[in-house]
Amino acid sequence: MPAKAVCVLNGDVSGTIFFDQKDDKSPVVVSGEVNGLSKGKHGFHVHEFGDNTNGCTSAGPHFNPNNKDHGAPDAAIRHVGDLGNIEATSDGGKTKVCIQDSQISLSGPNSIIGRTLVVHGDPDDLGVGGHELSKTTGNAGARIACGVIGLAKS
Ligand SMILES: [Cu+2]
Ligand SMILES: [Zn+2]
Repeated sequence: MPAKAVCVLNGDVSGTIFFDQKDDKSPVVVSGEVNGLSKGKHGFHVHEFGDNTNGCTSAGPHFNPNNKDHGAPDAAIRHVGDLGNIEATSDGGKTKVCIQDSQISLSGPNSIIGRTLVVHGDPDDLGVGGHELSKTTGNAGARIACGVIGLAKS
């Protein structure tokens, strides 16, 4: 069964991100656009809870059902929610997002439905920055926008 999900990002920047999965064994294609980012890399993660009652803070930590350390999307050791960075090539413009990921899913134990997508102010160091936060958050700084990931019409 193909599945589709969508997330509307709101905060200091805005955007819309789509998630498409052909079947539960296929990677999830993450695509869309974020508007208004400052030039450079910005951490991009799925956080555990779909709770935005106190803004992006209530989304909790990175979605990490297997209790691993934070890492790069292509690393063996990573949180399921670790999608790495998105990169704005200039200040304030549109940033296209195009990611394929094999750990997140739209069903089963790694399902991201009902969780929160977060965009950060700083780059995610992918776990290797040597900062005390590298192994938990990638030291990606403030949560500048977020939105709950919901099912879309497939
Ligand atoms: Cu994050
Ligand atoms: Zn992480």
